[in-house]
Amino acid sequence: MWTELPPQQTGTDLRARIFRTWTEGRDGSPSRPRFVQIRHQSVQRSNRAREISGRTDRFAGGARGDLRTPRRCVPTARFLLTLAVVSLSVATAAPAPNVILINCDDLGYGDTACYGAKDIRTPHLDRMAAEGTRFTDFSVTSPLCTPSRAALMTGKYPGRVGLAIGVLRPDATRGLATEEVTLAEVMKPCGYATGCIGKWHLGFVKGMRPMDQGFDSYYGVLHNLDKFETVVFEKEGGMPVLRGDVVEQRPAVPAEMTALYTREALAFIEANRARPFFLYLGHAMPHIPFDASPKFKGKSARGLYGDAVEELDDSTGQILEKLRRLGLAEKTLVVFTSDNGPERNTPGTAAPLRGTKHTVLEGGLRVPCIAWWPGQVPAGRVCTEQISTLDVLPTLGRLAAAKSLPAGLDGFDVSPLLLGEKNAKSPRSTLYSVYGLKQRPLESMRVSAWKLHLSTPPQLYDLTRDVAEGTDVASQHPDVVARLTALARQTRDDTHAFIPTP
Ligand SMILES: [Ca+2]
Repeated sequence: MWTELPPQQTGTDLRARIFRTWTEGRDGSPSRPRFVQIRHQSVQRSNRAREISGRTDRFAGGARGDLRTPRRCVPTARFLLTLAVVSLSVATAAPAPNVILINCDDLGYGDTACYGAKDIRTPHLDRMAAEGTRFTDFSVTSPLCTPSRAALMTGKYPGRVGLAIGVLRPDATRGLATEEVTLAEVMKPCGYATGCIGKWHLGFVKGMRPMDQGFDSYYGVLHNLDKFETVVFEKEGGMPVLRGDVVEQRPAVPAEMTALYTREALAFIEANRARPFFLYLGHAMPHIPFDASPKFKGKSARGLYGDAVEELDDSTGQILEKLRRLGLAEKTLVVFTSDNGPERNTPGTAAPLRGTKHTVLEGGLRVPCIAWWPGQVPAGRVCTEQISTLDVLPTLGRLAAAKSLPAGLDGFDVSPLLLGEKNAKSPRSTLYSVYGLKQRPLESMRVSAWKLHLSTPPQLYDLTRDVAEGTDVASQHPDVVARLTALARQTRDDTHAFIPTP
């Protein structure tokens, strides 16, 4: 099936509304200017200015008569100003749930038993899948932490928010612009308590941290724990674990992180048991340097990597058990996923897919996704429809009964699919991905079952028959190659995928 890009992906008007902001290096040196962020001109005034001059006349959202009156939605002027006028049309029948979004780091498609692993035990995730829905065609936009998380947190291709290329290291001054509307900023006006635990990787300077982006609370390590990032903190005593903006521990110890994050997640649930809540739990594991608590170390047939995954499984089990014990299971949607495929040269695997993180093969992009919400998300179902992290924000916005969503989204509301509505299909059929820059960027374009790699020569795969991308059929389908190439170039341009970064 050939489909046109949805209107929001054409982006011509968007391009006219964004510009680059340049600044000197953070140390004040007269170094070359740095690209720091893309701002929407319409919202570039400061937060303070926005509060002072805040009027709701720029907001016309949610006025359609067919909108359900949100049970929890009490928008503030500040959020009204940052939300645009994309009204939601049809309400779902499901009550607005609590939401827990668990995002593992570099967990491969084939690293859990319910996705085929034979040497890693994941009984809690297997039970979660048996009690919920397991998605087999859920993809991130980018095989790398920062751009993948930017798409998840905004519902936009990462290029639209200036984060298509590269990872933000701790000395980065660029990041997700304050004015971008995040998942937390969609949920918070709907009456949700919003908590962020774990890795952020979307900006570290003031205005870009989780509590600047709609989260009421933050606990965790903003960064990776690998040597590329810990080296920045060597003179300060090591990588900090933050509570809010306050350092609570130095250095962060990889083996402790899953247990710490689980403890905090359980405490967040307990503290907010009597009110709607949205928890984003960004695990540090099993990103390098993967490690595990003593209780799990040496237990998995996959070695230490498997130990780390088995601890993630146990963590998820503790969270689900907490919800059951508090009587919140039927009121809470839990989603378990990963930000990209497994790291190269680790025991992580994307089997039966080919490729890893840092590639735009399916192994880099397609990740596990399990949704659990007893009584609402069908139990024991395997869903093969194509969806993406881009679709998370509009879907959660719908479930939370948000009156409006940010303008310019690349995602779709897939709540009918999630909730198992009869004959529900995914509105998504396309996905553009890019990794790298300069001489050899990797780009791919997905349209339904066709997957094109914009290599030289181009490679084309039919994922229906060949999910492992093993048999190049480009020479047999030159028309398909031409059409996907044109669509990829259009999407690249419209989403500013090649904006260079320092
Ligand atoms: Ca990652």
